[in-house]
Formats: sequence, C-alpha cells, structure tokens
Amino acid sequence: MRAMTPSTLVIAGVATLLASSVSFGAITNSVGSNTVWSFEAYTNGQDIGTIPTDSWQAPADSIVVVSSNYPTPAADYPIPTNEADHNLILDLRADATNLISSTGNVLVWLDHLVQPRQWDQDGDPDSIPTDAQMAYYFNTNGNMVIYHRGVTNFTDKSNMWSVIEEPVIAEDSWVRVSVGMDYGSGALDGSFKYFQVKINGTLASATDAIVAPGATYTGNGTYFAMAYDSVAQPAGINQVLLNGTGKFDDFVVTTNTPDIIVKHTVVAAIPSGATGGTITPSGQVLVTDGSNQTFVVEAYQYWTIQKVDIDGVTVTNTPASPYTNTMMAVSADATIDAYFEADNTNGVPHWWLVDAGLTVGADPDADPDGDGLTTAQEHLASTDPDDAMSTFRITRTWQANGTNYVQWESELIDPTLSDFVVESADSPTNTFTPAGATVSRGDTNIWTEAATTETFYRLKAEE
Ligand SMILES: [Ca+2]
Ligand SMILES: [Ca+2]
Repeated sequence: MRAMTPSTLVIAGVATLLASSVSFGAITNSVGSNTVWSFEAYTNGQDIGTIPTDSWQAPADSIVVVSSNYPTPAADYPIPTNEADHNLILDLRADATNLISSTGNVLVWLDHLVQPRQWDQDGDPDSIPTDAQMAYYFNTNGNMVIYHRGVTNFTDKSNMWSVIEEPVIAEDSWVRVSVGMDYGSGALDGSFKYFQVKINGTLASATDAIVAPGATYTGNGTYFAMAYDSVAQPAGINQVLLNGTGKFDDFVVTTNTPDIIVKHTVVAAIPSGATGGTITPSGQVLVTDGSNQTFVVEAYQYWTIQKVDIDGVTVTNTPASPYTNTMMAVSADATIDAYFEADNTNGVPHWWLVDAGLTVGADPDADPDGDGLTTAQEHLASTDPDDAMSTFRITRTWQANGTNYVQWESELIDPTLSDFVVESADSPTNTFTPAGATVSRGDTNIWTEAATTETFYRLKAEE
C-alpha cells in the first residue's frame, strides 16, 4: 500500500519486505496489536526517525513531532479537525518509511490523518516502487488520485491512477484517509486482490473500481484491484512509505474497521470592518458530519441585524434579533457571516446620540449646545453635540524644523466614518485643495507637511 500527498506525502506499503529495508531496520510493529501513532506520547521537537524500536526510518530531522501550538503562528500547525486530542502531530520534512507486519491478517485498515500538499507537477508521480500495492496523492483540484491495477473488462492489467471526484479536499485542510487492504476475499481470476479507500469516511468510487471482490466487471464501484501481483506474494503489508512533505497524525493500523468520526469546520464570524453584534458560537466551530449546528446572531442595543450570509449567500435580511439559524445535517465545511447596521435618524446613529448624552429621539438638525453645528454635523466631525466647547476647529498650528503642524481634537468617534481631510491654499480666498494623505480619527489629530511658503489650512470631515 502506498499513498502520496505531494509535494507530496506518499504513504505507502508494499507487499513484501523490500530487501533494502532489511539494512535499515527490522519490523517491530505488528498489526495484531493494532499499532497506533497519535504522537501524543512523544516530546515536542523529537525526531522519531532516531527511535529504532518505532520502525520509523528517515534521515535525521526528517520526521519531527511538533506541537500544534509550535511554532507561532499556530496556523502553521493547525490542529486536525477530526479528532479531539491533537497536541502533537508529525511534521514530515522528507521521505519516511514505517515497517509493519500484517502477514496473516485478512483485512487490514490503515487509518490516518494527513494535511496533504497538492501534487503540482506534470503527470502523476512516477517513483512508485514496482511492488507497491496501493498509493495515493492529492492533485491541484483537491481530488485524491489512487494508484491501483486496472480491471477494465478484466483485460487491462497494467497499473493506473484513478482520480476520485468526490469529496474535494481544500488545500491546507486535514483529511482522514482510511485504506482497507482486503487479503481475504477471493482473488479475481487468480491475479490480484482488492482494497477500498474512505476519504473523510466516504468510500472512494471510480470507473475502474468494481462493486465487490470477484464481481463481474461493471465499473463505478469502490473496490480497487491492488497494484502488483499481490496473489503471488504473502498477503500483508510490510512497509508504508511517506514521500515528500506534509503533516501526519493518528496513524492506526488495525484489523478492525475504523470508527471514523468526520468533522467539518464552520467558520462563524462578524466580517472584518463590520460591528454591531455577536454570533454564537463564533470562530472555527467543529461539527460532526451529519449533525446539526445552531448559531445565534444578536444585535447590540441600538443596532439591527442587517443580514446573515451562509457560504456567501444571504439567507435572511433584517431578521428580528436574536436570530437563530440551524445548519441541518452539516456535510461540508462552511462559513456563516453576520452583518449589522446601526439604528439611526438621518444617518446619525442612535448609539452615538446616547453616547453623547442625548436621546435616541434627538433631532439631528438641532443644535442643542449652540456651537453653530447641528448634531448631525457634530457626528460627522466627531465632536460632542452636547458641549459647545467641542466643535470642529483647528486648535493649534505651529512650525518647527521646517515642518508645518496643524492640530485639532476629536471625541465620540464613529469608526465607520472616513478619515479627516486637510485642505490647503496660498490665501484664504484661493481655492483649497487636499493637502495630501488623510488623517485617521483619534482624540488628538496632528497633520504635518514640509513648510514652504505661508499656507492656510482647513479641515474637512466626510461620511
Ligand atoms: Ca452643536
Ligand atoms: Ca459641540
């Protein structure tokens, strides 16, 4: 059996112990004991290619156990989503081998998690050992591609690669791959035996796979003929090869059918730049395949839910808050985004009026503090509509070391408004034009530019 996640991780096992493998280690892993590598018992940073009793073979520092939290950012080592306990995973930095003895077992499952790199070379990998029984890799479309013997009409017995159309695995996603090597079922015309592959729990199907061992050829089944002349060899796996680089975890070799729990990631978010409420739960939410997941969107006081999108498609506009959405029978990764809008009068947000000490019903066109600016204008200028001393004006100018400085003050800033614009002119009667880059709103705003001649400045606030 041999599998590949390129740039690639190839996980492979071959029918017989290769002569070359004798020189670098003896088989110490027996399937009879349901061999498991979760890597949780190892030390962070440990090179397991140096532990002879594990039967992992690789150049030094090639197969290193790393913490999912190391190094930062953790995104470099994301935790697999399919299992609960994943503090440590295997970082495969070069080809590695594991020696396994499964001789005498009629059905052997190799169950594992990989974060594959996609094979971006022209054509299929061509370095598959001649005695490999099975191999796989992922192509640039996110499809698994399986190496097996062709059985079309039972006439073509050359090895081939089959693209598995579904499911598609997103780049950088973890995927659970379970390969069942069936050494017990009847050999087809005495030439070869079969295997099945589950991708995140779903059996892979292909035109060149048959519906059952020994069945008449119809195609579009889930049983792939093993590559190589498996019947002529002792039934079993001796070697698993991981080719290329990638992340790998929870490798189990067992005679039991794996208990596969597939989970999907639903990312629940208030998109960047949006504000005004909450979505619960939020962030990356793991949902067991086929189960339901409820999200609650709630607007803050003085805010309204504008819309909720699932996978970029709006599922509701201005629903009452709180709004509850239950994703039914989740079968794939998804996103849910909540957008909010501020309750307002003529564009002046009610939350801003309340923050300013006014009421939700305050007239935006009134000037309660008598500073000459309406409340709507003070909103635009980020000044206090309830304080006559707070108004839109330059508070200080000075010149130093060949630089002109212009300063003004803000408070009660609505973050959705644009930056301030500073305009300049040679004389107050000339046309003012933008003086350069805008100034983001802060408590104290200072504009500078190289002093040339005498210059007049004015401030502008925009929505
Ligand atoms: Ca005013
Ligand atoms: Ca004022």
